[in-house]
Amino acid sequence: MKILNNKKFNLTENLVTSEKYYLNRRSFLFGMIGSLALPIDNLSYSNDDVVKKYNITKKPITKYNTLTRYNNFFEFGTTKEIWKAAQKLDLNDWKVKIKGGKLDEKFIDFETLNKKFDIEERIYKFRCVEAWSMVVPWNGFELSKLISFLEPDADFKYVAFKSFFDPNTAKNQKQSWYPWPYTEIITMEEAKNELAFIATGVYGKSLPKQNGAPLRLVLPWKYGFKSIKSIVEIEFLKESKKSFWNTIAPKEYGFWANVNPKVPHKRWSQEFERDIESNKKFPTQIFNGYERWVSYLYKDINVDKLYF
Ligand SMILES: Nc1nc2c(c(=O)[nH]1)N[C@H]1C(S)=C(S)[C@@H](COP(=O)(O)O)O[C@H]1N2
Ligand SMILES: [Mo]
Repeated sequence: MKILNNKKFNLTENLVTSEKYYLNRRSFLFGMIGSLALPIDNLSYSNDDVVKKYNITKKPITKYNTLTRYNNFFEFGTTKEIWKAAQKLDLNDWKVKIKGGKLDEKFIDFETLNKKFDIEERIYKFRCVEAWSMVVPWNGFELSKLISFLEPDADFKYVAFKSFFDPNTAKNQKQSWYPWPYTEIITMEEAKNELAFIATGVYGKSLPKQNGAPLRLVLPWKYGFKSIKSIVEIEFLKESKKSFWNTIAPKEYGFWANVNPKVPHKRWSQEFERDIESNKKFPTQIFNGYERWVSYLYKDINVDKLYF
């Protein structure tokens, strides 16, 4: 399969190298990042000063074995070690139901969908609301291409996504106090932004089950919980509705969920993030470093409200 690498979206701060290249240069990189990243714990500079002065946002691409062994997939459990449990997920005959648009109430099977669009590589930073982060070489296609294909009418304002519901496969779904299935929702404008991505793979391989196979959303400027995995339904809506996390803890998981170092989570600061590869701390960047692509979406929103 030919995969196009769209370098336009690669942040210069990321070290955009293949895993092989990265491994060859590993000792050099670790030496550099280690010495530069260490002092930030005790600094009182603003994020921007730290970034400039120490140029410490250079983050290596996270290794395949790291990003497939440290996951959040609450259907399979609440620890980061759910990758084995997630192998129960049955990908055969996977279908996505469409609500609204030209294909309203129709099912599209994943194989058909996957052949429809050219596959691109997008190397994106990924920031969980829990303050860990990584850099992932996703494969997939732009969400905007899928939306054009689905032809929603102009009066739809939101796009909602739903994950599978199968308590026999995913044990944690037997716990009925969670509002299963996992759902997320974004505005149509956000969905059409060129960064919004449907991932169907990583490192040129099909998406591992624990990372949300066969298809998941990736919104690199928002906290990771918006990037819903293992999608079975896409619904166009005129009005907003509550999502999974927003129902559980509305004061902690807002609708926008844009990465913002200045708005702390109710229980911890968002000023820094921990890279899961190196365990080093890095300053959090507004919109996770993607400000130049997405700030127009929020020009009327006060900076303190970007998260909520
Ligand atoms: N269906 C579903 N999607 C989900 C989650 C989940 O528990 N279930 N966790 C979210 C959270 S909190 C994060 S940080 C990312 C983690 O993606 P990764 O495991 O591929 O790193 O998936 C998001 N999508
Ligand atoms: Mo997360």
